[in-house]
Amino acid sequence: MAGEVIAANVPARGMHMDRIPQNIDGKVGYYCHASETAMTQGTWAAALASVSCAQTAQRHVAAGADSAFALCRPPGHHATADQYGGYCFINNAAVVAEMFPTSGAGRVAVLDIDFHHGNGTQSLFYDRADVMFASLHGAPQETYPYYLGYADETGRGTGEGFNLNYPMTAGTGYGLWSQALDDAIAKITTWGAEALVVSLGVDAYKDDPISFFKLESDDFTDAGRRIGRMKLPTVFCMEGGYAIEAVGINTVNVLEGFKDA
Ligand code: 7XA
Ligand code: ZN
Repeated sequence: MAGEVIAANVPARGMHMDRIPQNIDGKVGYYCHASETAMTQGTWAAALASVSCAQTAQRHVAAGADSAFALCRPPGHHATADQYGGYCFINNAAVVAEMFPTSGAGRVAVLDIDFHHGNGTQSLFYDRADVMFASLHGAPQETYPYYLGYADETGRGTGEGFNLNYPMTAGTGYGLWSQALDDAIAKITTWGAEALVVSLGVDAYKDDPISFFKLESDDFTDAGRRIGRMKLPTVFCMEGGYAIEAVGINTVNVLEGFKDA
């Protein structure tokens, strides 16, 4: 394949969502929700390597490690069962969450601290009572993914009450953000989660070029500590972060805070 595949046409209001075109342009649009995400010749191999990395991390934890960090590239939390977008193709965190029950943890929480709402993870577990999903993110009125991530999305059917969204507006700093984190942690703990998957994005950082929260580097250490106090077997899956000079520092800060808890 030469060049990039970019979705130019997507099913919109009033069009069929249930008929998959045969034409490749139509197919690509059918399975895409955000056209900034292009596919190239190496995309599938990279997505498979990324989810393999996450699976390996889960196996380490299932074998007795307290925690493991999967440096997943590409990220995953925007990918649904049948849609890619937001640089995501396979939902690494969701795959890890699915693996935990077979290694003895029947109640799994996915805590998404990336700046962007984890729409893919939410949609994959929205009807389920065995996976709790909590996401801290920029309010959908103001930022990608725009069409999901409101606080009143609480789950459906048996999944009602197991989806927790904490949308926050532009300029949010660590005071408000950490209150949301504490609330999510309290709910996950009260529920009795037996394993934790963290969708670890560091784009809530104050200098992130595509985001609008105001977290300092030290705040990531404190956030990691709060997560670590849950004392749950934990797999971290890397998601977003675009302040290139600070991504490594902020990611390590979360992990060091977690280890110090
Ligand atoms: O967590 N997700 C990301 O960091 C990717 C955000 C992609 C935004 C693209 C907006 N067209
Ligand atoms: Zn993000």
